[in-house]
Amino acid sequence: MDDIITKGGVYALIGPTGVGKTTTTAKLAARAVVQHGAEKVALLTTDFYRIAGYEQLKIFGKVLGVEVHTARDTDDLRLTLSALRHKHLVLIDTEGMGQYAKGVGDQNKMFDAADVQCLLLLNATSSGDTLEEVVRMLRSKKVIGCIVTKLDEAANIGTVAEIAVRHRLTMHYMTNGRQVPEDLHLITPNLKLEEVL
Ligand SMILES: Nc1nc2c(ncn2[C@@H]2O[C@H](COP(=O)(O)OP(=O)(O)OP(=O)(O)O)[C@@H](O)[C@H]2O)c(=O)[nH]1
Ligand SMILES: [Mg+2]
Repeated sequence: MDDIITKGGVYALIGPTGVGKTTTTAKLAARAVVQHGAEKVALLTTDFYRIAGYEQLKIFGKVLGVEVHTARDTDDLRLTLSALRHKHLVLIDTEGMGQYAKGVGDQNKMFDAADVQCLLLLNATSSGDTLEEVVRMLRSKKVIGCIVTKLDEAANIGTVAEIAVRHRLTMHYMTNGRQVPEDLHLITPNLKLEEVL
């Protein structure tokens, strides 16, 4: 229920490969540009080892007129965030990291050290067992909540909702398609599920 676009800050979108991190980063950035202006928003990616990862975000940044930066490690991230401190919202796209990936610990440490809040992306089409593992392994003290993705392809919302409730993970947004920025919905008590499912 907490609208991060209005509130502002620095947020990293984390989660397994292909869950929708880059697309959701672009959707949130597009909304923020409408609300605050392109000069108040910045994008950053830690996914620059994969050429496609950085390029994809760079294209979204260009379309939105928003700066796109990269960060290799904690020092680099701290330095870049310090240069971006006048921005209202900084969104960090990350490398896809499954619950069994080796880099999870390092990523958590980096965001902890740079004081970055994290949003865990949960794919609504995943099984309960998989989602349970994802939350168990990827949740760190910096995770402030989750964004549920791919609801348009899920048979129901029950599985992911049950996991979020059980782990007391605030659901901030849901996504229900590939269109940027249309297919992103803030979760509020008034949200009518039948309108977005
Ligand atoms: N149907 C559907 N597709 C989505 C949604 N969000 C993202 N996608 C699609 O899912 C695919 C992967 O999305 P990305 O945003 O690249 O996912 P990612 O988590 O950044 O992937 P990696 O960087 O490879 O880990 C793309 O084809 C997106 O268009 C959604 O809500 N619904
Ligand atoms: Mg990506």
